[in-house]
Amino acid sequence: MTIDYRRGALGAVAAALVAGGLAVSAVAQPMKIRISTPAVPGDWHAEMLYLFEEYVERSLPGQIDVEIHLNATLFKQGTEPAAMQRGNLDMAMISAQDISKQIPEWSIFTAGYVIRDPEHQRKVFASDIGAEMHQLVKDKMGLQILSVAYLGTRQLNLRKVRDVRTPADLKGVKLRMPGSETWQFLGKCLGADPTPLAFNEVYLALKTGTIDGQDNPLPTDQKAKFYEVTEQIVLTGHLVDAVFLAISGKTWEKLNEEQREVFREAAQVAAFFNNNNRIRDEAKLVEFFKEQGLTITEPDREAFRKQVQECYLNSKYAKDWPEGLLDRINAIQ
Ligand code: KDO
Repeated sequence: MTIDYRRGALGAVAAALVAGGLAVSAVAQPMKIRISTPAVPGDWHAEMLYLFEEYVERSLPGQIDVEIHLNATLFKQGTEPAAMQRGNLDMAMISAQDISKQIPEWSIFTAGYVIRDPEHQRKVFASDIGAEMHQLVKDKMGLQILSVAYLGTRQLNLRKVRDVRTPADLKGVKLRMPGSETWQFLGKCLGADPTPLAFNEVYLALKTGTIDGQDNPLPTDQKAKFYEVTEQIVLTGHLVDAVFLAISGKTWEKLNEEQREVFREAAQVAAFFNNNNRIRDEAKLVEFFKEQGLTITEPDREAFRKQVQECYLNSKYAKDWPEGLLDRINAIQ
């Protein structure tokens, strides 16, 4: 009879692991980080999450397992902040509109024609303003913003061609806006008849004609294939939009300092990648849409700017903006 010492030794190790129970398995298991977003595959703020994942997992081998859920399959659009606050979700890309539901000061970033362009956006959030506004999110919502990603400049996208020069030309247009009050208000300020709908239902609504149009940045119009079911893009450029890559405070507390540093770096790298690709695409997509047969028109942007800015300044939202903040934002060159 031969004795298999190797098997015996392994058996003893396995028995020790089982006896060690939870402590052993907790050390062995990487920490799962679940990210939820309504973004569609291929859109740059979806792609940047894979870069984030790769950076984190390579820098912290065996420690972290990032799991990305696109198309709002894990949490519905707009429900992510509450899910992170409850500790049910680790990370998401949240909007200023989401944040302003809990921190009214943040509605300044939901207002049309405040941020001028992507470079202005970058400088605003890299300044003291960004630090102060991020601190508010940490203090009041318990969420940590890791990076700011340029979502793009929002343009109108209509199902049927229409002569749109000024906001008055949008009267009666059933314009889909995302489902929260600040988004609906933007649609109203543009002169349209806003209606709420989740992002992932927009394609079908355009196809079937339950809405007359929607607004999104050009790269999203391309990646979500809205050009297949619309005829026109009106270059209003009404909102230079951002999404904020955020992590639940509950998850953040579980990370050690080294891991936190890696998460911060990874988020910056990911946002940089998104911003470069998006800005490049925005410059060339008008040609793409023309090739797809869409009519691209330039409205009287000054008329839109004037109406939208007045609309916000006279609104309840502006009353919540911190004293002097609009001037500070405008002063950043
Ligand atoms: C949208 O619903 O139109 C919007 O662009 C709003 C953004 O804040 C963001 O949620 C985005 O959708 C999704 O990430 C899908 O691109």
